[in-house]
Amino acid sequence: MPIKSDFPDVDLAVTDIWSFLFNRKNREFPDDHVIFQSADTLSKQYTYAQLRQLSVDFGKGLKAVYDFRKSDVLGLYVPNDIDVPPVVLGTLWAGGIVSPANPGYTVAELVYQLKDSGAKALATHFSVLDTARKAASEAGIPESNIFLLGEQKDASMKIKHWTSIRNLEGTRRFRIPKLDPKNDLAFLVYSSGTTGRPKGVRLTHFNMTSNIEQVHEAEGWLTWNGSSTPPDSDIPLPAKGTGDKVLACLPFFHIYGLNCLVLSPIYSGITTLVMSRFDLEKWCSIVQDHKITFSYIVPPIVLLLCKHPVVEKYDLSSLRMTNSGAAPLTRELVEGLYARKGVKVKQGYGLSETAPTIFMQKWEDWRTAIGTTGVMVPNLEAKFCAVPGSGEESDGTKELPRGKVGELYVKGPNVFSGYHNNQSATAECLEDGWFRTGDVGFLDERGNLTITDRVKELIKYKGKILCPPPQSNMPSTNTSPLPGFQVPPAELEGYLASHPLIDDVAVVGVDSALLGTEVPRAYIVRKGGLSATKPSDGADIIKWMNAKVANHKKLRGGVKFVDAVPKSVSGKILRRVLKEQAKKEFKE
Ligand code: 4UV
Repeated sequence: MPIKSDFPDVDLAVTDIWSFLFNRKNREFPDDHVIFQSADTLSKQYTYAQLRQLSVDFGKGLKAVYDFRKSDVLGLYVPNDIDVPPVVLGTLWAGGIVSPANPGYTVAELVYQLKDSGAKALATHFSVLDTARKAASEAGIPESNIFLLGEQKDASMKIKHWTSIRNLEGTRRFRIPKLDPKNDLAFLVYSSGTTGRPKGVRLTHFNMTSNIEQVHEAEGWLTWNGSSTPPDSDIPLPAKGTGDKVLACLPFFHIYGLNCLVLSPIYSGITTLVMSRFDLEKWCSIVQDHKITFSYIVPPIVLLLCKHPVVEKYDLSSLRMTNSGAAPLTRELVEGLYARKGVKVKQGYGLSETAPTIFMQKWEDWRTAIGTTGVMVPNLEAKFCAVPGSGEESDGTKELPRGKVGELYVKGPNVFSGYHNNQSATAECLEDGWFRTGDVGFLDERGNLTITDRVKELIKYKGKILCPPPQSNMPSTNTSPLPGFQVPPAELEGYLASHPLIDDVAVVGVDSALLGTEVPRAYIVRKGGLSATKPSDGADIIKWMNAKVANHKKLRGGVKFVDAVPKSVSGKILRRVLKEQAKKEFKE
């Protein structure tokens, strides 16, 4: 029998996202309540009423200027900015679909997403404008359909600014189109799988609004005005008369940031300060100076907060709680951060395909359920099935008894409607509403999930970030905490296989002790065999490969020439074998 969430079901709204957020009957906070504030230039901020008005005006402008119609796609290729929420909400108002892309993408990577999603227009930022222009041109998007968000560096530039698309003559008659929330898409987010290039995850309006409600119900702690009464625990309320203040440092293009930091604040009324990108010292100083009470983070940020000397200088005691997700977090880090700074960390767990959150640790359980990702959100069912390769039937039909380690499947209103233009990938993970997560774990008797492994082979790379110079107890290169920088081995293999010197190839993630992250490494069968390999070949191939991909996908684990790539009888690369081999060899 599938396992039900212990929370009572929520009576979910069935409406489009814009109406869900801006026509809400039981809203408690007033129109002039500040929702977003720029952490870089604090003077820039948007109240709830401003967001509502800006998004309607912009949605009308999209219709007037670009003839934007229901289900037209807007590509979003920008670093974090407080203009992102009104542009996203305006596009949804117009009935459009938003497809956010990593602003670190190369031209080729962006072209792929723009073409696959069928983007009609592209919103970008002056800092990445060159790449945006080239990609738009290759994807067949006219330059007149590119516009800028954020700072307007050069007023003489031909590229429009989003503010010039608002408040146009003759747009008063436009209305929000009738949408079918359970079928019409709101977002096409791109998630890297193991089977080649990133896949467009089709998320409906109902997927997103359901997850906001599911999380809101399970969360129950964040307060816009300090009035909630927490259960008896050691977690204080924000200072009297003030609400929670969230510091947003995760990328908005990734599902974790998109739902928790772009949409949810408009629902909960929690004031959110937006950083354009993560920078450790800035993060600490903003927490201290603006009495931040909560932040969504990822395990490498927890690591930095535990270990980096600069953290010592700052008072982080205003933080009531933090939420870590997107990758495994060890018990040692949670205890370490609490011992060092008194900062509490709980975990969340989600996937792009589940819009995203499916398990959340309760605040009061941050220590008693340490090392787990918490309990199921409401309106969700789960089951655990035998892991592929375990020797048992692993087609998702045979459920394991509760408490046994298995692959997690979930079913609920937040489960996506499939991959865009990719029926076979959809069929592999979605059947009768059950989504196969690819993650392996087990539930304890209180319903808390521990993730033990992942079936999927994605390499989760954490790159360099802005950090003060390290001291003796830090590695010499600090690592980026941001999620969304997944490296799909099959994508790199695809490129490498086309190299004239290469006969066969496999890419796996290997642990670099120096970089403190998993990095991609290629195992290459050279044309003509091992004896034909020159020492310079490795360096040449790395240079060739690195020029083709975004920074986070570079072959930082190097290449190794081998006689043959190990494969199963059905032709699948045996990555586990290579990883084991690498574990023994890979030392820097
Ligand atoms: O598709 P994706 O890149 O999505 C994410 C989403 C992370 C979220 C979302 C909502 C939250 O509240 C939150 O705390 C975190 O990363 O990658 C999905 C894969 O990331 C791994 C797991 O392998 C998923 O299949 N993952 C996500 N969260 C955790 C995790 C976690 N807490 N512990 C271990 N692995």
